[in-house]
Amino acid sequence: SWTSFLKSIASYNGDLASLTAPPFILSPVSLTEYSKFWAESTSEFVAPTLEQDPEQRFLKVVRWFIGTLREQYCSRNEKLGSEKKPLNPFLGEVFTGYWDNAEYGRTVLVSEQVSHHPPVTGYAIWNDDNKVQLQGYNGIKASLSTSAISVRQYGHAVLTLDSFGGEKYLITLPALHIEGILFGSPYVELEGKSFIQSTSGYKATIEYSGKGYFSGKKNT
Ligand code: 1KG
Repeated sequence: SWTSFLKSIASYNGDLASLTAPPFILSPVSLTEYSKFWAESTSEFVAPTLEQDPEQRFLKVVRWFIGTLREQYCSRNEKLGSEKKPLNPFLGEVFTGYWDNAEYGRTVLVSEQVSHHPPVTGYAIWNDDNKVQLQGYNGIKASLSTSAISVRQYGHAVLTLDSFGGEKYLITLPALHIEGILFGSPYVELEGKSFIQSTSGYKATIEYSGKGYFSGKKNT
């Protein structure tokens, strides 16, 4: 079934969600649930707002962001053995939840599929006890190269710290490609650069390299 799937990818029309894939690659998790990966660690999510020095506060935001990458892009690999195709949400599908943390209070998540063609997910995550909120949206454009699927993310996230007069951090999203398609065990590799820019005047450039065409190891 995988080889016939690969043939179907060959006649690829650009809308990943419309591709039918063999059952073993399908995940029971809806794409609207992927917004949770921004705040699985409450301590990291609220850490910047507990830092008085603006530069150290910026570095804590960069640390939190980098800390989310493993959950965002590798957790299916680690838990399910390979990247999986998420359930394609219907328009208006909402995923809500919260994390209760003894020390940092409650962090609430609301995620909604705000477009079906193309698939776009909007999300808001907030922790009122520490006056931290994240809002963003995410869509993807995918294209097929020889043995990998290249995915460009569009959208961004904005972190707002109301304890510091609404200090904001604009976070852009990395491009990625899916390796391992030919072997039936796909995994995500991040590529290119993404940026974090704060209203306090700091900017971080995060550069991603992988096994891909370089000698480095994947997800460096
Ligand atoms: C359909 C592919 C899935 C991706 C690319 C959807 C988008 C996911 C995003 C970018 C969403 C936003 C999150 O914050 C971060 C994130 C992480 C993973 C991204 C998903 C990886 C999945 O790979 C799917 C396609 C490759 C492979 C599973 C087999 O190909 C197919 O089944 C063809 C549809």
